[in-house]
Amino acid sequence: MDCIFCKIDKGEIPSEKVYEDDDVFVIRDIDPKAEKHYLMIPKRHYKLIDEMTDADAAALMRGLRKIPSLAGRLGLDGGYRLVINQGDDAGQSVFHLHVHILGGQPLDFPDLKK
Ligand code: DGP
Repeated sequence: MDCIFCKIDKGEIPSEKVYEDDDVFVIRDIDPKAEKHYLMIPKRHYKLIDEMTDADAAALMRGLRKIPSLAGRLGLDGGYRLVINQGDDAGQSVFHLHVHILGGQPLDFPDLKK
């Protein structure tokens, strides 16, 4: 399958996994948008929330619930923001669902209507 995140998971594209379990893995974003910017990526390939099964949702939720215990090690003690870009309007560029984890600094909340 020609998917960057599947290739990273298999080690075919180099990337340091800062966390991994049976459900998800976490890597640093190659193009960080905050002082700390990670991606939590489900191991099972699916593109969009629409394609998520109940088992996928449970697996991702188990992953999300690990974040508080990782926060100190990842430099996210001050808080963090989780973002899923979904589809073209959101600027999704990799079509393997993933959660951005942003932090390491105070984050403003832009008014995107402007
Ligand atoms: P999105 O635009 O929401 O689909 O986010 C995709 C993110 O994936 C983007 O912030 C850049 C990141 N990314 C793309 N290719 C690679 C890669 O090869 N390695 C890493 N670490 N991140 C990547």
